[in-house]
Amino acid sequence: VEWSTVKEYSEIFFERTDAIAKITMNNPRHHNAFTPDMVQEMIDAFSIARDDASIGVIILTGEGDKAFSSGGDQSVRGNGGYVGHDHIARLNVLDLQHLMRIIPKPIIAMVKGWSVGGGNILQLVCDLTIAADNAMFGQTGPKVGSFDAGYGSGYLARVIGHKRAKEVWFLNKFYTAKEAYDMNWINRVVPLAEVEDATMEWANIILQKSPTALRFIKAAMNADTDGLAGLQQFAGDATMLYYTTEEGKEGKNAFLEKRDPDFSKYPKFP
Ligand code: 1HA
Repeated sequence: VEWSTVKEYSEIFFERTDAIAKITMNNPRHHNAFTPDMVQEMIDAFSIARDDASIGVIILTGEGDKAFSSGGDQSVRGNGGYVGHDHIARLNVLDLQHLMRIIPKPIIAMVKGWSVGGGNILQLVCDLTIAADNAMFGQTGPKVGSFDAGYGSGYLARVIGHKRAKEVWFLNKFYTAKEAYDMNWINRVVPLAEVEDATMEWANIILQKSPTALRFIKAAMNADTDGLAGLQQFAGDATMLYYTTEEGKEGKNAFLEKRDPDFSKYPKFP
């Protein structure tokens, strides 16, 4: 695959090939642990991929074969959060998780090696996960003095079930890709050498599907799991479609033309 750089960053790579974007966490010396600066770069790259109408699928991965991500960089953990160049302690990965949920395009995690802590939550928040057979999954929070009680717990319980999610969080064991697959935690396990081909294969299948249908399916599942915030997103998609109709435009045009709107000709569907 020929990848071309979309934008240069210091802690991630952001590339694309045709309609597929790829964001790569790049701190392999520390198993792609993320700092607030790396998270900010990911927020920027995901936002660009979201706005670019020619991008249909986004892949999130980690540099090298040893790790997807080991979570928050414990060496920059300060008082109340992780500290970047602005010296402000933040938990800005939560903003990234939310952004990944509301981006109306499928996001695929391509996991090689460790998927641990906050890194595993990023994998979880992706819509689909394809893992290499060397992948290992787990949460360490209670061992290292942290916890993700948001998507990391409630959404994990939705995905793998409450008993298994409690096991993951209470025991802090690591699970092989095969075990994670058997727990419904991930979608597919392939040999390490084939993981990029397998991910591209799925991305290309998705690209043949209706983008609006995909958008509504993702938003509908968020509406079910994210309460009013999820419903807001689903409703926004409905508004987007309504704005493209003549009926919707009649209301705006009447206002701008200082006349009463005439909706009489629009069908009242059953
Ligand atoms: O919980 C949250 C949040 C909750 C709410 C809101 C926001 C949150 C944001 C983040 C997080 C978290 O992510 S908390 C969980 C943080 N992560 C961890 O506890 C995992 C720490 N790492 C490990 O347990 C192990 O490294 C490993 C099982 C993934 C791999 O073990 P292995 O193969 O033995 O490698 P290891 O030698 O441990 O790691 C290689 C190098 O990378 C080491 O550095 P070196 O001794 O060579 O100088 C190691 O210290 C470093 N490293 C690995 N993970 C991290 C790390 N350095 C900083 N932060 C890391 N997360």
